[in-house]
Amino acid sequence: MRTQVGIVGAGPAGLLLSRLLGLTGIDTVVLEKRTPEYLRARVRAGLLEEGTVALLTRAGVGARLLRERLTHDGVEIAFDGKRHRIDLKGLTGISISIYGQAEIQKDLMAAHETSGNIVFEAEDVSLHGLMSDKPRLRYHKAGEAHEVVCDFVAGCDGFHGVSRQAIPQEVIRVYERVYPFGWLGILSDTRPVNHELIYCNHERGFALCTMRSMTRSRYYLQVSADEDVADWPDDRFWSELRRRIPADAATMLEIGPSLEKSVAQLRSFVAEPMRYGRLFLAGDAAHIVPPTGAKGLNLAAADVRFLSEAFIAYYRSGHSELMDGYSARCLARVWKAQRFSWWMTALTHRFPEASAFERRAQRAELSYLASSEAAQTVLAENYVGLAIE
Ligand code: FAS
Ligand code: PHB
Repeated sequence: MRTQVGIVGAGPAGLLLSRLLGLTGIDTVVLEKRTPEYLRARVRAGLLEEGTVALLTRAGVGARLLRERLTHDGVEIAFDGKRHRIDLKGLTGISISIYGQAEIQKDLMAAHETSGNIVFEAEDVSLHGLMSDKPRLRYHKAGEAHEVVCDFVAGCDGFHGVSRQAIPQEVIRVYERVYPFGWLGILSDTRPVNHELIYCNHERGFALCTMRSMTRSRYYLQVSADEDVADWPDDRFWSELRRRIPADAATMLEIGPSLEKSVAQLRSFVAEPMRYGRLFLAGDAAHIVPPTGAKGLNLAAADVRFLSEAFIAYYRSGHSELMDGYSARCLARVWKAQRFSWWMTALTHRFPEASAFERRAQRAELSYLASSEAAQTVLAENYVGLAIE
């Protein structure tokens, strides 16, 4: 098989890239190890920056998003049982959107239905000749070996993928912080406890109240890093959540059976550079942020924006400046989102090893945030998404 850009991974990064390139006549083949059903069922992100909404709309997969999304002009931070609203729209002029990643996955896969350029259940994908001018992707499907000859390879296969592993150890630099806790999340067809998100700092640990619609809620609890979801029957989850959120919200809490329940490990991770010869990494394949800042999917979209612009410039005019500047352009945005996500996590979570001094300092930072418009503006500016550079 022959293509211009071979893409590993049919998550939001891989499919959005394939879509944006396809709209300009650039040929792609996408290799995905999972089944379509698995991808549609995966519950992950829910909060979108306006830049991500604009890119999805430009890719022609924004109609249902624009129709069904919720838009929020504010977000709440709660501590000591009190809620403090951050007026995102008032402080930045920008709102955020709530629309499930699973819905984006469905919209992208529907848009690809006619193109037929996705190979699902592609096993043992491997990357070859990345420093040559004809890199190749090899894989097995239904026991048969296949090869795709490309001009370029886009590694969009997430944190546990093979693309980043194809970059030699002596070339790649990794920066990482693993947090001593995880997030236990549930999805339930219940009315959200509030019309905007509430991030709660509580002595029993962090809690987040979010949603997918005004009839479908998503809640997260800080749990230990090795927590077993089997130890959390629904009623234990609801009673623990009720203890961590402010009393007035707790009285409004509607409970019900969980549709999905899972634990996610929290990690800050960056791999540099994001390019190796003819291989370009995008999304979680190159960087992971703790979800506290809601930046993961939005960073993946920004990478895809920069990478699609680079490939389009190359195929249209032979210019490779944008390709040569791709890694640096992405990493400039990635590190700002890393700092913000780390800061939001440090502000709202309980660190088991925190000293009494650090606990006091965290409390002082929360009360400073609650009382300072300048501090709230810094949070708001980063939360809604920094300008695309
Ligand atoms: P993905 O991991 O989504 O996709 C990679 C794809 O590659 C997968 O389909 C995988 O099957 C495939 N693949 C892997 N290895 C392969 C191989 N060897 N061969 C072929 N295919 C392979 N982000 C936000 O912005 N806002 C949020 O609110 C938010 N909430 C989150 C909540 C949770 C619990 C988690 C875990 C993450 C959250 N995120 C959030 C981050 C999340 O959305 C990711 O950033 C996003 O899925 C990244 O998309 P991709 O880079 O496409 O990677
Ligand atoms: C979500 O809706 O799943 C969500 C929202 C905001 C976050 C993390 C997750 O910071």
